[in-house]
Amino acid sequence: MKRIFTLFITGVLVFGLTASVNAIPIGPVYNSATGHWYGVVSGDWFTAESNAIALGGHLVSINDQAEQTWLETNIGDYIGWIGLTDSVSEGFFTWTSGEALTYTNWGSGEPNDFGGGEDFGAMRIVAGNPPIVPSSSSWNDINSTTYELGLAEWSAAPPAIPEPTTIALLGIGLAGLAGVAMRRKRKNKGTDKN
Ligand SMILES: [Ca+2]
Ligand SMILES: [Ca+2]
Repeated sequence: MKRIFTLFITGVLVFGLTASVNAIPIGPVYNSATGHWYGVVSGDWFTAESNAIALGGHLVSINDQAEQTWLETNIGDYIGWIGLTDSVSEGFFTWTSGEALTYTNWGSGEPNDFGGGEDFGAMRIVAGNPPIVPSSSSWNDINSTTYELGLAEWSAAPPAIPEPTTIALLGIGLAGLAGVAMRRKRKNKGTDKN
């Protein structure tokens, strides 16, 4: 029984660490102005949106200049997806969150639907330190497989993703439990008379 318990917690430890680290390479970080969490998920545009949904959110919807500026300040240098697409109706961009398009930050000459096949929103953040003002960070419409990272937004902390410090403490705690269980087993073997 103790052996099974030891194997179980070792499995949880290994699987848990792997799953968590792969889910959000950056973040989640909290924006007190919007009350939302932001982090980077992996994949082409469709996969990144699916990964964000799986964690309870969507690719980011940038609703105003304040949110854009906060991302430029807090995410750092970045190039990848935002939750914008006009794949349903060319030229009519919508957020995957369903929120209204109330603000845009397209780069010069964008969106240009270059080659007739650019239907997915991406953002480049040139963060600098402090951020460059006026910002050279901007949006572009591009092919859905161009990038492998997406910026996601959650209205609540993604529940499946422990903070990195929590993961480390959890790992130490579980490893300690496994050690105790193994020592007890060895001790019992030496003293059990039945
Ligand atoms: Ca937003
Ligand atoms: Ca473009």
